[in-house]
Amino acid sequence: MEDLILTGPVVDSAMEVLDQKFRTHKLWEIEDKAAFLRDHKATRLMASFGTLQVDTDLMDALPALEMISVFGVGVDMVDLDAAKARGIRVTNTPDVLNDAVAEMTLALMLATCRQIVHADAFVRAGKWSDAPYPLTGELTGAKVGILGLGRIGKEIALRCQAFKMQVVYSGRREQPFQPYQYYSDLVEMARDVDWLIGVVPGDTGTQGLVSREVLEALGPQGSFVNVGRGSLVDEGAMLDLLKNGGLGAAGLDVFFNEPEISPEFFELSNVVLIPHQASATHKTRWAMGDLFVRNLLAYCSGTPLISPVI
Ligand code: NAP
Ligand code: 8YV
Repeated sequence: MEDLILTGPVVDSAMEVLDQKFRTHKLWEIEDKAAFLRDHKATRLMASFGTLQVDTDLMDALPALEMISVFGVGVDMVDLDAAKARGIRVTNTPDVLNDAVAEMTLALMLATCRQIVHADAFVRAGKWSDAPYPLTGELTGAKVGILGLGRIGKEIALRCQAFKMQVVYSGRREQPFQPYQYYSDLVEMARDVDWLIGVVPGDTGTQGLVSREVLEALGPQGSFVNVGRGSLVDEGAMLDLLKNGGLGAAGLDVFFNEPEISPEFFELSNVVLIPHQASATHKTRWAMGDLFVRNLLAYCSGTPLISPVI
């Protein structure tokens, strides 16, 4: 059996297959990692999940590494330049999670706009008989700007249309066959919309893209929803603006320093916070696990990778 190093716990259905096919090593559970890596220098295969960075140090410690299968579509935990320079192949799990992530985006929008969490607490606290719950906003008729009209962004757009919202988008380039208005300037789009959705990858090109200026343009009546990565927003500016009323509200699945997020979030009543759950359904995690395993097996059998990144 061949060695496989895992950087984090994957879904049970995938783990069962991996345990049958490989000699699996759970790196996050190993106390003396340096000694373990010294003893397993010849390992060719790695599975990446969770918060452990697959960086140059880890790649240097595993000079025989040939393939990294990422459990997730975002590959920000892997230093792709370093992998490319070493000829390491990297795969991810695109498409199978589009629906679940789009669904969670709408759930965050609804929860934020219709104040579902506060209203639930209001009923549980027995306050309903004292006074009616205050009126809230509504998604119908509002304008939503999607930053990153990719695989997931397009599914979000469809669902927003079903809610009778007007959809526009921003990205590095216009997509001529998409029916939505394109903005090359993110500040301009933020000024024009009621909702800004962040669903771009967490790479160097997107770091802080949703800047203070963008959030200020979105303004006191605007709401920001982030299902991309915490790094794409200036989190300090977002917290400031949410506190002082410069930004209306936020629905957040991803954060700058997960899972130890800034405690400042807990003081805010105009945010809905989810612990990076957008793809975390039984059905979708099974499908991600299946694709993630099939990529590893394809590499081992010398057949083409199913969803290669590099
Ligand atoms: P995708 O199909 O590659 O779409 C990414 C979009 O981002 C593209 O439309 C791209 O458009 C745009 N983009 C990329 N770099 C950009 C930049 N520097 N500036 C502006 N726009 C940029 O990816 P996807 O499958 O939809 O996934 C998107 C991301 O969602 C993932 O990378 C991951 O970080 C996140 N995600 C989160 C969860 C979760 O659980 N919260 C789950 C899945 C995915 P252009 O190329 O035209 O610029
Ligand atoms: C996963 C995600 O929860 O696919 C992604 O990019 O963010 C989520 O589906 C994440 O990859 C966990 O590693």
